[in-house]
Amino acid sequence: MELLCPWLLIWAEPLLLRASMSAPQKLYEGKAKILYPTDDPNILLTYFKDDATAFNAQKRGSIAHKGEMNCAISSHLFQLLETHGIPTHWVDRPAPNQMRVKAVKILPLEVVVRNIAAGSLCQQTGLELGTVLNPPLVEFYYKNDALGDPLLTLDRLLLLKLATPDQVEQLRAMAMQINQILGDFFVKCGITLVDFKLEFGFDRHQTLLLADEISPDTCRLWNQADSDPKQRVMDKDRFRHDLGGVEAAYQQVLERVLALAAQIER
Ligand code: ADP
Ligand code: AIR
Ligand code: ASP
Repeated sequence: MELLCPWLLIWAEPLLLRASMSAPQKLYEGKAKILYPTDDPNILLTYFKDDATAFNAQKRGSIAHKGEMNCAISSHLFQLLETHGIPTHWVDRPAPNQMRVKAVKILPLEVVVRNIAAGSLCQQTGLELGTVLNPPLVEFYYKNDALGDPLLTLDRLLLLKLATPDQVEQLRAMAMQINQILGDFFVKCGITLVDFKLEFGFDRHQTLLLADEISPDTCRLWNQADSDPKQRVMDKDRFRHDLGGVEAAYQQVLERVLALAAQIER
């Protein structure tokens, strides 16, 4: 800075300042979100992107306003879960596509709960699309992009020390509880919660928190008013399978979630 001549400094300083202020160092950039540090080491800022990927990022695209919609939907669902006693990483939503969260050490597991057979379950088992699963199926996948997030057996999960047996039971119990709360909520929105993926992590007190997001990117949601297998889809399957109307479907989920959340708050 000292080397710059004074007139150049007058011109350059605001630019330099703006550049350093508006572009904080990213901690991590994933397929759908960017994590930034905050002044508080225990809090992260999550920026939700409009980028969309599917099939382990083999398919890439963008969904207009997805960042804002997923951030809003996730925020409402995390708050709903908190009111039912589920500890989550949610702190607040300082901007439409930004969520502040408690920093956690993410367990390298994707916990998937299925109420109705769809997606990879049908592909891998031959179960017919739409088969009701009672009790719901809880599955663990290895959160590892390089390996394609493979389905784990309990023995493999323990072999890889991805969690302890007690933690597996705690995750299973929390996943089932979350399924009950979200399922009841979505029914009131006229939506069937077909399946969804959860991520968990430990905070600095070693408390297990529900983390990441809960949105049409991570859930299968079917419109109860529509029985047509393509028309009823209100989630990322519209993007995965080129069904069209992706943004409108997400918007519809957001509107219904907002309407019910407002009713509950009243
Ligand atoms: P991916 O990493 O699969 O591409 P994203 O683009 O959604 O997924 O990136 C968000 C990343 O942030 C994910 O890897 C997720 O596990 C991680 N994450 C979510 N919540 C938290 C949190 N509270 N603390 C630390 N990491 C988190
Ligand atoms: N999921 C799994 N990995 C990433 C995501 N988003 C979600 C899907 C679906 C559920 O987990 O969005 O709701 C089961 O996915 P699949 O592909 O195993 O059938
Ligand atoms: N989220 C994963 C991906 O982006 C899997 C999926 O949603 O299909 O590839």
